[in-house]
Amino acid sequence: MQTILKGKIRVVVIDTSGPVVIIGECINPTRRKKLVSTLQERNFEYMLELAESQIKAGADVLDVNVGFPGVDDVKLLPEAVLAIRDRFDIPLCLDSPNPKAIEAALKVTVGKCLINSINGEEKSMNALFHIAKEYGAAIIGLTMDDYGITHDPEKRLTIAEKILERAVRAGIKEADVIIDPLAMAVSADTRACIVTLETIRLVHQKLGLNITLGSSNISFGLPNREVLNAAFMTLSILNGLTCPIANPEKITAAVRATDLILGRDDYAVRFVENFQAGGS
Ligand code: THG
Repeated sequence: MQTILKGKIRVVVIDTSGPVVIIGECINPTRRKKLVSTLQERNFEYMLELAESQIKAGADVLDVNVGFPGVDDVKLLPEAVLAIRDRFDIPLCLDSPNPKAIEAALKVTVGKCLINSINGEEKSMNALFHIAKEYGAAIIGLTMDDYGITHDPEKRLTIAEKILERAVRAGIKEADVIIDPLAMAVSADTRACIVTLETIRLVHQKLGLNITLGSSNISFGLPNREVLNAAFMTLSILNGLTCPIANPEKITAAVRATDLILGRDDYAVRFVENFQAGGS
């Protein structure tokens, strides 16, 4: 199954047989005070620096989240998208809890975007599927619904099935549905990663869809996060993860290594290129 995203000219193919496509997570004001303060002044230079460093480090798609308390993201998200579009040719993953902000941003994008994050709640599906259909966007569906987050992989699969069925009924192509099996902090729950890995395996086997994760969530509250994130990334890719949302400056080496080991990098070209570029 292939999810095809587009920038201005550039086409990015997310294929269930790999190689892995990295969605850069860093344009996100969570714990980035400087991003909040610069965005508040409508100064996009720092955001564009984050975009550039992620692209250099191996990001194929950029997640764009400009949400912080008090923000008018119906105005700010499209402005941020325009600023990125003017300088870079890369598909975007639009991240806002506000469907109006997503729609406003889709109006100014060229190419084909991803909408992050829809979930199995009626309100979320009702608000966003028709917007995705209207603007020809692909979607990320989080495996949670009106009952919250379950710790049972089979139940997360059932939510993924529901999202897929409802999306297809709304006119979205099956290949444009990407599932997020939810990565949660392993410091809070010893089984958190096991549940996620099993959900990835089930969604991959039963639905054959592309799979994303905010994979660095797992290491919140622990030391040596990079090692933990890399170990989890490798296992997740083996189980069927194809397009993680992660920090490329910290994860690309582990992703390239895993792709090479899994026979998805002929002559180790991408692995060596990343090493030569000084990438980690
Ligand atoms: N699923 C989907 N989308 C998501 C998530 C998910 N979007 C948001 C989040 N989770 C993934 N993105 C981020 C963005 C920033 C940070 C973490 C996850 C972050 N990281 C460092 C930290 O935690 O301290 C700070 C910056 C850094 O050092 O790189 O803030 O699960 N679909």
